[in-house]
Amino acid sequence: MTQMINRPPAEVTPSEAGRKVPAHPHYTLGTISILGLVLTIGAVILAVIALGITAGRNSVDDALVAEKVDTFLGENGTAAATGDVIPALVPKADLPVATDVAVATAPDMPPAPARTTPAIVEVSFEVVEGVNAIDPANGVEFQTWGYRIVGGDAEVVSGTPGPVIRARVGDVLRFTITNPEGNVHPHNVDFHAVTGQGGGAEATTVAPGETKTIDARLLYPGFFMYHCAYGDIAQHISHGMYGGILVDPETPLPTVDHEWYIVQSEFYTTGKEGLVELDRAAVRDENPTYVVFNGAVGAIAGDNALAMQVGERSRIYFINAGINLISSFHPIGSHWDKVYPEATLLSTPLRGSQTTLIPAGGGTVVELVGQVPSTLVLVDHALARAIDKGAIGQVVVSGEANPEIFSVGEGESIVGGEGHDMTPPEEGSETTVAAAPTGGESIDIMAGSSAFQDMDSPDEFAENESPADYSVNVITVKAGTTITWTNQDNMMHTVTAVDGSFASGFLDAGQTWSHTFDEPGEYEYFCSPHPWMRAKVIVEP
Ligand SMILES: [Cu+2]
Repeated sequence: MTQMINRPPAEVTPSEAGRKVPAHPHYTLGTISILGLVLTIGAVILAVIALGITAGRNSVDDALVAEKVDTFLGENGTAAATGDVIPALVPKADLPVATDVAVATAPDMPPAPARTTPAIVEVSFEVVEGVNAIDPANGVEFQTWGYRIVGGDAEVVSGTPGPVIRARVGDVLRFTITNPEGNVHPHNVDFHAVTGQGGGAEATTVAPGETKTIDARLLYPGFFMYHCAYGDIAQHISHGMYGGILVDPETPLPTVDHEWYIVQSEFYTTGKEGLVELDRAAVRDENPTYVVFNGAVGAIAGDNALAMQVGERSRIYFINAGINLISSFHPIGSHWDKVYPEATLLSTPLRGSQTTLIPAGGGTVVELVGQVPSTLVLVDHALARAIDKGAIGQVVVSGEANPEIFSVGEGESIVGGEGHDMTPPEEGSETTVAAAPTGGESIDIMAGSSAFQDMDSPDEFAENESPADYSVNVITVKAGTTITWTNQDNMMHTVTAVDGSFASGFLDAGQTWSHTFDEPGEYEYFCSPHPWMRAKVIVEP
């Protein structure tokens, strides 16, 4: 720098301030030169040391990075090796039409396609408009709109949530939608997996009687929401028009024992009795009447509970359809062993999460490991939604107890106090702890009654049923009789009427519950976490 060249030797620049040499008449030119030489050597030594430290730090980082990359590739395959999550695309003209098109209805997940190369995946949906139970136990019905597979299960009448589609990154989704004659509203589909105008919404808009088809390349792996985006979008989603599409990475996630499809959504209704209608103001105010998993209260609880064994691993593909709320998804009594946040399947999963957040219009993929026999309760941990609005699911884990992981003191209840009874006791019934029945009839919930039994077992209502569940198994009483059930087992059970006329809520070990039968009739009941436990009360006039 020219400035420096012209500078008198005794002057110092600000950068040299730390080793500033005071001007002094006794310093000769020679002294200054030697001093300069010493300073220069010192600076060189410092620079070498600094370089060494930096190099050392770099080599540590490199090792860590290499290790992480190895783990990453080991788990997730080759897609990330290119540095891009979008694979090299095979021209559409060269793609075969897939023969193993994977679609399923909740809570089932179709298996991953067996092929290892891309294909054209042809899927046809039809729109369903109908009236369906959204709270079956309480007889609440609502006009639900949804989707079902053309030529699929004709018994699917609700279409809420819509079927789940499974394809592979790099595939072309050839999607056809039909809005059958006789429907009232136009509809369409916006796929969050689709790159293109409106996720395909405009191009799939069908009035009743119309059919349309789109081709869409699946560029990103992940689990994505789809929904109707026609007209008043909030109205169409609030009527139930949503579902999920899984786009597997080139190397799918490792195989697990169970895969389930769960959609959280909201119903905004004019009441909670009989046939209710959409409350559009409540949609605007973000105040749902119901928050549910898989389209109805109880769709994955009670006799619809999911089931796994101790030692098994289950994976849940989860969509939060909203329309308004974010979900705080939590498994009571366990952990998310793995979470692929926002369902980004090439991400390194989080391990050991308690509660994971799913935005409205987003998804997640979580895994559970069966550790000890128990009933895991899946909730939105904004708990009013679970307790008061329906966001409860159950996973019954059966198998050998493991006192190394969980045990209770002798004579103590397996679940303390009011532990996680998500069913508020109904009016006119009473739950007590180990109170003796005060007259009427009594029935024991037998020890070991959770042992699995085939749902169609021939001895279901026999006196000597094995394994025993409720004893007495079939009881005949006069109208007006009060029956008291006592849970003699070491885990939670319920007394739940098939027709919804009574429900005990969870009874902890030792708890009792009473109900008075005033109306003659035959009342079959079961245990909601262990639906193969069945028994009957016959009430005579
Ligand atoms: Cu619609």
